[in-house]
Parts: sequence; C-alpha cells; structure tokens
Amino acid sequence: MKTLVLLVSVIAFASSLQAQQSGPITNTDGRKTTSLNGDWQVIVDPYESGYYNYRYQPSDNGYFKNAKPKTKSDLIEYDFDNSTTLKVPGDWNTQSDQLFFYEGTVWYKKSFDYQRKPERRVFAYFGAANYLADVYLNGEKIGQHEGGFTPFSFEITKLLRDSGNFLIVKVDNKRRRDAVPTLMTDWWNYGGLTRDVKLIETPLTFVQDYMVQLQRGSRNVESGWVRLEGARRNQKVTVRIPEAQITKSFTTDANGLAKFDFKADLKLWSPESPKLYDVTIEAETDQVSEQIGFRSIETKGTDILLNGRPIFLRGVCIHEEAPIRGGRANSREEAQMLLGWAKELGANFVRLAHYPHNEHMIREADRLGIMVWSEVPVYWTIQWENPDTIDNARNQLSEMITRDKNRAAVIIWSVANETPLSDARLAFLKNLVSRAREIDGTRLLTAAMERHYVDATTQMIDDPLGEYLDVLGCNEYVGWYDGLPEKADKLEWRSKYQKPVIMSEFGGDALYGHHGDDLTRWTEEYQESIYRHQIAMLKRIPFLRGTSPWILTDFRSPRRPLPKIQDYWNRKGLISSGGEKKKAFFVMQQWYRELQSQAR
Ligand code: GCB
Repeated sequence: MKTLVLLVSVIAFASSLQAQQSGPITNTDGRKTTSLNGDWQVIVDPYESGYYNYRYQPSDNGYFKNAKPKTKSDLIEYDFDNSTTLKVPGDWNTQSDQLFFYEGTVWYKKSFDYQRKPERRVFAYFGAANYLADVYLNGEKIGQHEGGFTPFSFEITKLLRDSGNFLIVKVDNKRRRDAVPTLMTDWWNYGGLTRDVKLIETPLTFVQDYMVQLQRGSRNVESGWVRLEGARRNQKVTVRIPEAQITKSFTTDANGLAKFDFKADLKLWSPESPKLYDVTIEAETDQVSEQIGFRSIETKGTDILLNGRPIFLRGVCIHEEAPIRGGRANSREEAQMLLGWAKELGANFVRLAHYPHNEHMIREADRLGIMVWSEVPVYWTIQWENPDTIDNARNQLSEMITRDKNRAAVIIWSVANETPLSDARLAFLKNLVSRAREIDGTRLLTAAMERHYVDATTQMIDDPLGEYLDVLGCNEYVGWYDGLPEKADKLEWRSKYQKPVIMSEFGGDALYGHHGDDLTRWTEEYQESIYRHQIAMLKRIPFLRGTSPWILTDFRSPRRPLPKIQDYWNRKGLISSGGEKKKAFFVMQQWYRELQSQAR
C-alpha cells in the first residue's frame, strides 16, 4: 500500500475507474488554497535517528513530535526552530553544497495557523516529494507516499488547530533496488519537497475528480465522468461550457459517480490553434472550473491522426531540470523557457523524460499547443518479478494519468524506457498497459524500446511488447554508442508491426564551445555530424511518424564524471547547461522547418 490514509477512511470504490491511491484531492484548480511554499526548517538525518531508536525500531518519539525541553534538565537532541532552512518547492541538492550528492532522509517542518470554517474540509497537498514521504501533522502520522514525481494529499480536517500547527515531512530519496526507478538511472536523484505544498479547502461533499474529453475516435462526442466524495453522494451535477452554450446535467449514484456522453461541436485543440474552453463542474454542494481543450488522437496503420489528420511529431526530449540555474524545475517561467526553446527548434511535440513532470509543463504545453508524451520511471532494470514493484509502478502510472487526464496536450502515455526483454518484463509492462487503458481509453500508449541488428546494416523493431502498444518508441544511438556517425548512412529499418514509430532518442554528447573536426568526440562538430547522418537516415524510414532527439538541454547525471568535459553532466543537450545553442540545434531546426513547410 503506497498511500496510507490514517485519518479518514477513504471509501474503497468498486470500479477501477474510481480507484484512488493518491489521496482524496487530485485537482487543485479553482479551489481555495493556502500555499505552504517558502522556507521550511530542516534536519538532515543520514542515520534516520529521528525515526528509529538505537535498536533500529520505529520510535514513538521521533522528530515528528517536534518536542521541546520542558525543564532545563530535559534531554532532546534536535530542535527544528534552531535548524537551517530549505526552500520549498526545491531540491535540497542545489540549495546546499553539503547536500549536493546526499541521498537519505531530510526532515522538513512548517508551522502555520488556519481558521477552518465548520462546514469545510481541509487537505494537505504535495505536488511531489522525492522519493518516499512520511507526513505528520501536530505529531500524528497522516500518511505515507511513495514515488517522486506525482501528487498526493491527506485530509487533515480533524487534526487542524486554529493556531500553532506543525506539518512535518520525512523525505527519503535513498535509491532502492525494488523501487521505481531502481538503483541505476542516468539522471540526478534530486531529493526533497520538489513541488508546491498547499492546503486545500473543500465543502463537506466535494467534486473529487472528473474527466471531460472527446470520446475515443470521435470529434463531436464529449465523454466523461464526475465523482463526488463526502456524505451527500447523490446529487445533481452540471457540466457547463459557457462559450459553447453547453449545459448538461446528470445525477450521481450512491457511489458519488455520474458517467456521461453528450454531443457538442467544439473547436478542436491543435498545435496551430490550441483552443481551451472554460469548463465548470457544478454539484449542489461544490463547484470547480478549469480550462480544457478537446482533440482526438488515434492511429491508422502506420499513421498518427490528430483530429482525423495525419501528423508528424517534430519533438525533442526534455528532463525536468531548470535551465541555467540547474536543479529540479518547478515554475511556470522555467516551463515557458524549456518549451519556448522546443518551439524555437520547430517542435510541435515533447517527450517529457523519464518521469511525470510538474504540472506547469503540461499546462503550458496545453496553452502553447505542444503535444506531450508523458512517462513513468519504469527505466532499465526494474524488479519485474516483485509484486510490490509492480504495485508501485501501477500506482505511479495511475497518479500520472489521474493528474493530467484532462490536458489536451498529452497525447501519449509511455509505460517504460529501454527495458531488457524477458517474460517477466513483458507481463509487468502488459499489466501497466492494461491499467492505463482502464483509466484512460482516449490516449495512445507507447514505450521507448530497444531494437536489434539482424545483419550489419539492418535494424529490426520486433520487441514483443509492440503488440500491446499503439505507437512504438525506439531509442538508438548510431554514431555515439553504436559506431561512428556515418554508420547511419547504410542502415535500413524494419518493423514487425504495422504501427507508427517514433525515434524517441538519438544523439551524442558535445561540450558547448568545444570545437574540433567531426570525428573528435565531445566536440560540437561531432555532435552536428551525428545529427546530419541521423536525419538523412530518418528520412528513409517509411513508417517513421515522429522524432524526439536526446535531448533539449544538458542535464546532471552522476554517471558522467569525465573531468573538464562532463563534470557530472550528460552533454547530449542541443542547448548547454548555460542556455547556449550548440551547432546541432540548428541542424535539427532546419529539418523541422522543412517538415513544417511540407505539412502546410
Ligand atoms: C538512453 C536513456 C537516457 C540516457 C541516454 C544517454 O538510452 O534512455 O536516459 O540519458 O541514453 O545519454 O546515454
């Protein structure tokens, strides 16, 4: 059980559509919220002595009690109020030199007052905490959450006081073999309360969640559901889209659920015209509104169809790292900068690697008209046979889809990246695929897969997982890990499946400003040469329907120590860590401009 709600017993809903592991609040839009961002007092606790006693048993008097000496003789070996602070949201690694490589536990504490009105409920909401979070209010445990990139919330109505509340979170980012991701990745393990923390107030019975999207395969039937949480489950709910004069009412059942379909001719969302409508969900006891776009996404043979028309996904991969300042990104401005560069490259699509990014990215993509591939950190060598690992991956996948299911920008969910073939892995990933289809039947499913040579010049895509996916992602590093750049010239690509392929990674490292001839590793010229040969090869692949080179910007990785070149950065960015464009950026940009003009 990844999320343990001790205070309120969240009703165990029957249908999978209703399964809710991330806590009662999934959407914070249009709600009364109180930000708890800012400075939090922290205690770095590498031995977890704030949690375990000296016999390594969980202690009743851990740091979560926020104890103070009552007499001058009292022995208490910690004191939040005289401890250092860290900014939330933010990773700890880039806020303190001492914590740069730190992997372990940090305790966070925030004090606040809150005058709750009698007919209201209050929830503590966390945009994300990497990786394992134990949450306490006023000395009592309110829940635990596992997974570093998705939101969770716990109800605190009954524990809340008018003044002097203290919220304490133990955040542990130790890597574990059985976790998702597992021990080995190629990105920085930024720890901490990396996204917004807030209190959310709702009525006693509130609109807990809803989905309003075009029905799969349709361009004029809206389909979805609304779910209420609280004592008054049975209510009239109305979905309104005022700009389109739509008002449709339904009644929720004994579980608080209403499913609906209705016809509506809306202006469809697309990269050229990212139309969003104000949508209001109105129940008798609550009302929420947000902006939602409507578009259809399907495949037909090897084509991807957006609103019924074939498209080519001109993409780029992005890690959730803040440009220039470094560290985990978590602001609208950082999302605008990253997506702005993607647009400048000529992209209409981004692959948000390798975990769900913060909500600013998705909402900006919605506004800017950039299609999104969003994925879970099922990466490389997960423990395929461990039932806890699969539960964890399913939960992270569910939380990702739950958060972003109403975002038109998201067209593809990805269940895995470069996972080695085995029966256990196939069973694990099939499980994720069916989970994703269960909660969201409207989007395409993919995974970034590997491929293999059938002879010296033929690459084959035939991963058995391909049978269960809509779109085949394929990572290849011809010219970098696989031969020299010109190797691409003679390559032929074959696929076992009549399905669209996205070349979801290719590229190579270059240190910005490092020059030489095009066979000298780490130079901008070598990287540029990879892109030239790659593009010529990609143009010859008949079933190719998208590309997302690796990667938009350089990003930190502990696997990359080469002094003076890498210095713990993966240098495959088309843009440097300082925001400077490398030569390869312009090669890719030129191709995307050509593709864009052909598409018109
Ligand atoms: C890959 C991985 C990506 C790495 C990249 C690299 O195949 O999917 O996470 O960062 O290669 O740079 O080696």
